[in-house]
Amino acid sequence: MLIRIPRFDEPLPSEITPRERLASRRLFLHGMAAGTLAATGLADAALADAAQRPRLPAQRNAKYIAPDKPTAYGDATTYNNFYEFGLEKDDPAAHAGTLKTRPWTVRIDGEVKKPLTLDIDALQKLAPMEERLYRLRCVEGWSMAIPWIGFPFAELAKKVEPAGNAKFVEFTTLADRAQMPGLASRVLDWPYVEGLRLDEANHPLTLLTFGMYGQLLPNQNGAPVRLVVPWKYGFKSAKSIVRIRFTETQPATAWNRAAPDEYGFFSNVNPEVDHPRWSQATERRIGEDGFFTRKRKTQMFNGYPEVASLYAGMDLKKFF
Ligand SMILES: Nc1nc2c(c(=O)[nH]1)N[C@H]1C(S)=C(S)[C@@H](COP(=O)(O)O)O[C@H]1N2
Ligand SMILES: [Mo]
Repeated sequence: MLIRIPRFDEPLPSEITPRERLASRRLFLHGMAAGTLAATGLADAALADAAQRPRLPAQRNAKYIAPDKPTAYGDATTYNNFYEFGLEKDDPAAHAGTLKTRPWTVRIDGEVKKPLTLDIDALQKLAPMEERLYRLRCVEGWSMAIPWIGFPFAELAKKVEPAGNAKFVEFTTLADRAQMPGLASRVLDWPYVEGLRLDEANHPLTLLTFGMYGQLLPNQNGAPVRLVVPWKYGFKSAKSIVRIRFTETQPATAWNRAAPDEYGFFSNVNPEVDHPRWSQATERRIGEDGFFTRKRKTQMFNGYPEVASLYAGMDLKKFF
C-alpha cells in the first residue's frame, strides 16, 4: 500500500490494550486488501528465480483440483504475507532471498511414541508427492488458487505415532534475525506459531507442502516446508516450519495471542462470521478481480464442505 508507517517501534501486542490495538496502524495493515503490484520489476525477478528453481515431480491428484483458474505465478510469488520479511505485500519477494533453505531440519516431537528429527530431503521422501490445486483465502479478503505440491500431514503423523493424549499439533516456524529482517518489528511475538486440532491436522485436505507450480517452493511462499490448510484463513498455513509438536492442550498461536478478539484458534473461512473490523462475505481473487470488479462471494469453509463434520455440534460463531 502507499501508506508509509514507522516500522520498528511498536509495543509488543501483549503490552497493549484492545483499544490501543485497534488504533495500532501496524495491526490495521493486516486488514487492508492492497492492490496487485504496480510495475515494480518484482514479477520479472520472480520469473528469473523460477528459471533456476529445482523441479519437484509430483502426481496430480484429480480429487483435489479446484475448478478455479490457477493464479498467475507472478502474482502468487509477489503478493505475499510473510511478516518475517516485512509487512508489505511485496516485501517477501524482495527480501526472502536471504533465507537459507538447505540444510534444514524439522523436529517432530511432543506427545508421540517415535519423535523424529528429519533433514528436509529425508522429510520430502517420506511419502509420494501430490499436486493439488487449492484455494487459499487470506483473512484480509483476497484469495488465490495455487497448484501446491506435498503430501497429507497424516502421512507424517503416522510415522511418529501420536500418543493417546495427543489432541493438537503446534507448528513453529523459523525465527532467525540474521536471515529475516522483519523480526526487528514486534508486530508479532516471534517465532510465528500456528496450531490445529489433531483431527484437523490429520484431515486428508491438510497438506504438508514442499513445492508449487511444479517446483520447490519459492522462499517467499514458505520454503522449504509449510502447511496448506485450505478451509482456514491463510494465516493458519504456517511457512518455513522448523518444529512440529503434538500436544495435549491447545497451542498458543501467534495471531491469537496478538489479537484474540480478531483471530480465533479455529479461523475457519466463514462468510457468516465477520472480522470485528470488516465483512468476510466476499473476496477478491488476486490477478483476476480489480478494485472495481464486483467482489466474489466467499464460500463456507472456502468451498471445502467435506470438513463440516469436524465441527459437528460446535457453535462456529463462538469458536471462530
Ligand atoms: N511464518 C509465517 N507463515 C505465514 C505468514 C507469516 O507471516 N509468517 N503469513 C500467513 C498469511 S496471513 C497468509 S495469507 C499465507 C500466505 O501464503 P502465500 O504467500 O504463499 O500465499 O501465509 C501464512 N503463513
Ligand atoms: Mo493472511
